[in-house]
Amino acid sequence: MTHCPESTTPTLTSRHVSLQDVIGLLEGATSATVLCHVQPDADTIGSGLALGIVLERKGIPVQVSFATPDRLPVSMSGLPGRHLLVPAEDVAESVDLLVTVDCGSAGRLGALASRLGGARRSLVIDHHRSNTRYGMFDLIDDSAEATTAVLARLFDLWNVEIDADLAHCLYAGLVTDTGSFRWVQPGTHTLAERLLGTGIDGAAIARTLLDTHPFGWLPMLGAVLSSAVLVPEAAQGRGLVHAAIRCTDSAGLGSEEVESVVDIVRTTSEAEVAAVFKESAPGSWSVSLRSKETVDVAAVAERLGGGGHRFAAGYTVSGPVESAICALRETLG
Ligand SMILES: [Mn+2]
Repeated sequence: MTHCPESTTPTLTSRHVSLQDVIGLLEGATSATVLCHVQPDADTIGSGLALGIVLERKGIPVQVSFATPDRLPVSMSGLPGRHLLVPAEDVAESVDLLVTVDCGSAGRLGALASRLGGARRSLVIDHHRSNTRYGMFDLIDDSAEATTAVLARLFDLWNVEIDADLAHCLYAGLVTDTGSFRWVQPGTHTLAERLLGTGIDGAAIARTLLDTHPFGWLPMLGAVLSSAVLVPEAAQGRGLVHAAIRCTDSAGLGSEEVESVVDIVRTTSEAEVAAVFKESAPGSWSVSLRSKETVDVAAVAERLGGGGHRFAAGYTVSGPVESAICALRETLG
């Protein structure tokens, strides 16, 4: 998803580097900025804070930040390392090494994309297949379940001991990006087992991040779900289900409440593709796409100016939601 104009995107083609090269870059840094994507989720924040903790322990001055919103989502406020977070406007203009985590394009840095130009070196650590390789160096593993899983491998090779604080941050990304261990692969549970072995409370972390909402979430869900639409003929007959969350529906609620809706909508058995249109400001929509087996929603989102993963992607669009739905249906074919 892109939330901001791309005009600040530098025209760089990054060089893919190995885990060992990344260790060299990090070890050699005299100062570091770690940036997470806008409208942060637990994978980008867990990654940013874990990397921040490690750099701080190595004596490297480090700031961690994200452009918007101006406060950390409530569900992530208990993550270790949050003392490293600084408001976006306080992020140093120039730095020795800038690292972005879980951020598929410069646009996803929002206003902080401007800091790429002030960095002596920049490194992109990510797992989005659609990553636009906007840094000088990149470590992009699109086979990884989460960016925190990439960091776990980096820490192992770096001989960084994953203690309970680091494990908490890494588990936060792993449990959320795998949809509570639905989208897993060989090795996912091995990593989870290692992290849990540090003594962290996996149940409490998952409950805090995924299963905690204010009461106002229930009437919002009622209104939004009751207006969902099924279009069986869309996506070459595979089916599309869509729903819209207007500003008036989500007033007073947090991003966790808004982001939760697609996980219910996507369960519709008659639809291969699910789309939730989230109104961020009147007439501005952030769109979450999900698919199950046959439709590559990353490709769909890329054609609409966004990006993501094969089965989970997004983009932004402005104007009436009806036109946005039409454009999506055309793109789906
Ligand atoms: Mn991620």
